[in-house]
Amino acid sequence: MGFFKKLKERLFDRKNKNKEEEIKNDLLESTENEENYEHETQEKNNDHQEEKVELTKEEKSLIKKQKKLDKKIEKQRIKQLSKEQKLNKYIAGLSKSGTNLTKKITELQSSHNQLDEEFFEKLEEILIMSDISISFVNLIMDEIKKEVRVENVKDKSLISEIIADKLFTIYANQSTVDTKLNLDNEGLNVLLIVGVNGSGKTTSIAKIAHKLKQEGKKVILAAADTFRAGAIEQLNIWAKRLEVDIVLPDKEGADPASVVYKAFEKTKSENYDVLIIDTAGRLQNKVNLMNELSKINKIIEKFVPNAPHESLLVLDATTGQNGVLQAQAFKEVTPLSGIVLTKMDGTSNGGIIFTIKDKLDMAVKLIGLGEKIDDLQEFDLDSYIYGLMKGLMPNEE
Ligand SMILES: Nc1nc2c(ncn2[C@@H]2O[C@H](COP(=O)(O)OP(=O)(O)OP(=O)(O)O)[C@@H](O)[C@H]2O)c(=O)[nH]1
Ligand SMILES: [Mg+2]
Repeated sequence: MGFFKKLKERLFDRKNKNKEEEIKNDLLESTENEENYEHETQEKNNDHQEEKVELTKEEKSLIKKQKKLDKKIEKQRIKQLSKEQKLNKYIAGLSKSGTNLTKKITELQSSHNQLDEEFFEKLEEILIMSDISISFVNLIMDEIKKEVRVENVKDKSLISEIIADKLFTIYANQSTVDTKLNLDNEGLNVLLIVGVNGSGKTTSIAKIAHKLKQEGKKVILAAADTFRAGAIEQLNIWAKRLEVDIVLPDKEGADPASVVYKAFEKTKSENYDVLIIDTAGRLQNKVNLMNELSKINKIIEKFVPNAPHESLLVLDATTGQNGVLQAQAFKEVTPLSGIVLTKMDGTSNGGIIFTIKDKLDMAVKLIGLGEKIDDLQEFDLDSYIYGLMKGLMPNEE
């Protein structure tokens, strides 16, 4: 089976659809039984009135079973619906990148008759231009050429499927693919958010808070970006809009660590599930930033051992390879547990995700696919590749 077909099977949950059919059949069967039963019951009841009580019990059990099956089907339907909604977010958010890649590969296919060295050179260029690091491109190109040679592929229309397959396998085979936020069910979870100015920290915090609140968690924010008054106010507005608590600095320019301290003091008296800390990412002065973050980290550890549960670096996808250099600098300043890749909807070079993997060996945990509050999604490789390469997939698969 081809890669695209397998990808669609995973995304559109064909297995679950079959399961749903099974449940429906089960239900039909039990309803048929019930109808037979009702028929028999009526006949019997005409003769023996006293048997009615026992038979009604049987009926009750059948109805109970039916309700249970109904619930099961509804649950499955909701699960599938939210999966489809998520995929639609990916498709919309990646439309710039997807259109760009589709256009270039289609052009390449129509302008070349053979899968020869020139074809591969042009393909390599397309991949590099889509913000994939040269080392990752080299790896993919080697694998693509190998497959074409070993399988004796002549049909150039198959090349997009081979690219998708190789992107997927190389990404998935490299060590870190864990995309879940590391949150405990018990006690206070702490998320520290870092990143350069304008990368999308504050808005991502709002989106994360919204998501967690929807999951029933009690969230509190700490405005530890005390560098600009505007930053504090921005987070404050979000907190009001989302109806989550916030701890603000006493004054602009206050020690960020003092805000974090105040936030922990507040969590002592109330039961919060998650504390999210906004920070000022002034990478211009590495030593200052390092000191500031290490002071914050010390306070976090003092209140909650083994915290922060996540130290997320927010990266702006539109900054391309520059962003990756920033991330490398951040990695030297403070320990990081994952990446929030924002503004994916604003770039036409969707390959940045592979560069992050290649250069940083860090998992992208959340991906920003638009400006709306629910546009920050858990990263999912299948949906990502689908969004990027949808235009290259044959419809019938
Ligand atoms: N289109 C799009 N815009 C985004 C996304 N994430 C953030 N933005 C926008 O990026 C801009 C900057 O976001 P902020 O959250 O203020 O960035 P910040 O890192 O907190 O910036 P500073 O506080 O200055 O350090 C805002 O206009 C956001 O709406 C995204 O995924 N897609
Ligand atoms: Mg901010």
